[in-house]
Amino acid sequence: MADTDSLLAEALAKIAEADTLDLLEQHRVAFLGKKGSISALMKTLGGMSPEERSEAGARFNVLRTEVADALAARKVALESAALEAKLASETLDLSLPAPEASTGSVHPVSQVMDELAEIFADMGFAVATGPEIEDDWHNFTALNMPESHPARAMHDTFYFPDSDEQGRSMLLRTHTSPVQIRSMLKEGAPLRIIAPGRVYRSDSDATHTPMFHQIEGLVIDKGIHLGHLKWTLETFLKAFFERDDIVLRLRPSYFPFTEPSVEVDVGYSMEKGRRVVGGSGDDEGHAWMEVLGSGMVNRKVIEFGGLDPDEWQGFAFGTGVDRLAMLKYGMDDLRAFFDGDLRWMKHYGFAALDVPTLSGGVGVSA
Ligand code: 2U9
Repeated sequence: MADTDSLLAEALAKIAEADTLDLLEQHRVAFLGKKGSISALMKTLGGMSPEERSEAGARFNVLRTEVADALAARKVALESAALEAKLASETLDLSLPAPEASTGSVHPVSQVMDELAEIFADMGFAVATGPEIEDDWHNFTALNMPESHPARAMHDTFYFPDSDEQGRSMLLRTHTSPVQIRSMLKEGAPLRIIAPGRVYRSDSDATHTPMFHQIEGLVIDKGIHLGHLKWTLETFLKAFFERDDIVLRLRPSYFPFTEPSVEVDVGYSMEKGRRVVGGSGDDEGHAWMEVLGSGMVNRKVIEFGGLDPDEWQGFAFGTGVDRLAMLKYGMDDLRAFFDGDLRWMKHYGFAALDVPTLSGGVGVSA
């Protein structure tokens, strides 16, 4: 009797203090394994008398069962404690603020192009696109720029080595005007389009990059005059800069593709105190900044567009999208627009969901 009692007490004590599954397994082997102490007891039954064997056998079975039950119970306890510990380490406190999700952002050029498209769509303009690799007829000749025009020179224009099948020089377009020539030839009149896109010029410095973004507009209809031009530009610029105190100053200028030609400055009253990058003050307290060029479409260009200038008239304008972005959103170096520096994008980029709408204010107040 003593042998089984002491063995049971020893086994229960060791099982109770086993704090790992490995240790518990070692105890299982030590007590119940083939060479275990309880198995050794079982082997003594063979040398007993029948009476002794039935009494001892029953006792040994009770001992084995109690030790096996204690091992099983301890195993469950250790496994559930391990699960609890694992769950505790993996808890997610849902009340904590969401971690800053890294998101992309919309480039200011894309933002401004969307704003401009929204503004002009509201005035009935369609967006026209065309090839960036152009021939010199659509890029220069059709815009009334004769063979001798300086803009055709290599120091301003990127040319491809080979001509096209009609012997025309191929180049990277220097403005989006060829898109408008193509629209006139394809769709005829009346026409109200804006042509945004990439343009290429050979010069580059702090305010010029070999590739930049331009948007041009063209209206062709009957009886179009400078008043239409001025109203359209004023409406566009008020909506874009989100200010009603915008005034325009039209200065006489010259472009081969427009006659008369004007350069347009945007003025606003200085007392409002909000300075705009690139502005300059005058003695009536107005700050002026040149934002675009414009004019009535030259008769020859209307003819190159396949239309009769005695029947159809029009006006056009052109401006740099990057420059508009700088004026509105305050960047001071054009080259940074094309570096792809994520710190610049993080500072000047826009949230993808900030879709510009006229009702909501086309820009995004910083
Ligand atoms: C057609 C007829 C006329 C487009 C025009 C300007 C004036 C102009 C510059 C502004 C800054 C180019 O981005 S910039 O460097 N553009 O000043 N552009 S009128 O006139 C056209 C276009 C197409 C068929």
